[in-house]
Amino acid sequence: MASLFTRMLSGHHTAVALASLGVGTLASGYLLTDNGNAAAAERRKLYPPSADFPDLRKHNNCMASCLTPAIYSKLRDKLTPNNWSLDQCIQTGVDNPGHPFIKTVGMVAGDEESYEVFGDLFNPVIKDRHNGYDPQNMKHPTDLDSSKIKNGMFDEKYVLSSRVRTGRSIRGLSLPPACTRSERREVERVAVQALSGLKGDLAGRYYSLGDMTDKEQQNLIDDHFLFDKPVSPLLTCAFMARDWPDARGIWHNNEKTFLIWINEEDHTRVISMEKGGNMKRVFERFCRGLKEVERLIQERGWEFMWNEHLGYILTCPSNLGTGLRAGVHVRLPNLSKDPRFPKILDAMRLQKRGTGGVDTAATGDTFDLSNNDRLGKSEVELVQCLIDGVNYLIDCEKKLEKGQNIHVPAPVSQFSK
Ligand SMILES: *[C@@H]1O[C@H](CO)[C@@H](O)[C@H](O)[C@H]1NC(C)=O
Ligand SMILES: CC(=O)N[C@H]1CO[C@H](CO)[C@@H](O)[C@@H]1O
Repeated sequence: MASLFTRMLSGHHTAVALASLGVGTLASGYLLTDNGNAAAAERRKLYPPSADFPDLRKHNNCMASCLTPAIYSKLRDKLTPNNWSLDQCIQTGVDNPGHPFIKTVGMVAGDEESYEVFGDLFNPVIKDRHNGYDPQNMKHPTDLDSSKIKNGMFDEKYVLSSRVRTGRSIRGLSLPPACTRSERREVERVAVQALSGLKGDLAGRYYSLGDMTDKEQQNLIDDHFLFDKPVSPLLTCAFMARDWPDARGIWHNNEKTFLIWINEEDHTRVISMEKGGNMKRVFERFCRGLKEVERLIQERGWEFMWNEHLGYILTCPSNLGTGLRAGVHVRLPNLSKDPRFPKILDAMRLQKRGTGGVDTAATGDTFDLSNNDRLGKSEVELVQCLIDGVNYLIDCEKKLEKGQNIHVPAPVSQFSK
């Protein structure tokens, strides 16, 4: 993998970005990240790595499956340029053994360089989580040309709403597990300044979580836009709820169809959504908005974290690549009672959730279906995969309504050819 470091240190954008931070911000950033971690690293060296190896015997997560004593020895005393350590990356996976049937990832990145400095662990974890994607030898494609999408208008008798989201991180600033208060506020400042440049149907405003009125808060809750202080130990053990709600907030356009979360699990989460089944239009707005946000950020001397092997760099390895989750709420009363339903979902590489969010069970006959993969296929390919899959499922539902037979299709291939 090309050295991220060298690029970070010599890159034109980084130089501009650092200059635009101003001396004051930089100084406080160093003070906050510096001593704690560097001192802890010194203290760790008093014992051999074997004495520090975590007890992972009861664990079911990708980190625990991949971390060997040899890898731990090699990486324990390394630090990223922000002084972030391997132990900080894996703490969430050590503290949360996971569920026997649900394999979590078990580690997060503290900064862009974590993926390189701790690559001996991140690479196998990425390979495990992304079903064989090899970050050292494979290249991740990006394609945000929404005109390529076909059959993107769903039958609205079945599809109730459509949504596409991703995340983007700002190069040169630590990620939410590791950022200092000043870095987090800098992310908010850079993002909100850029967003204020959005025009036309994308124009909107920012609501800071700390400053909003009760009425604004209620409106955002009613629209299901608000994100809460993380309570899941997967997130709190990754240090992501620190200083809540400082520098967190939600930006949305006036039509409430383009939405950006700031400083939740990632620097930014970008969401395009609307009621009904027009996925093509949702994806068109997503691509246009995302490119416009990127242009506005670059205009100010910043850029998104990205490289050709990992695609867009995000906090959790599970979101690397596109970070893209395209989903619909869809009613399938007949098909969902059919034993072939889960097999069809698998073959079409779709994931099923309840309509209440990540951890909710499916209720009744309405499901939140989305693309299963993030890395190794482009945005266009993943959205097309979701569209083809959902259209196939609707077709099955219609056949069952008429008492006709359905079958499980041949599996869709996971990576671009
Ligand atoms: C990392 O720690 C070292 C040693 O204490 C220190 O010299 C350096 O400035 C720190 N770097 C950052 C980015 O905090
Ligand atoms: C064949 C079959 O199961 N048909 C059902 C499909 O779903 C509708 C709505 O729930 C039912 O009325 C049908 O009986």
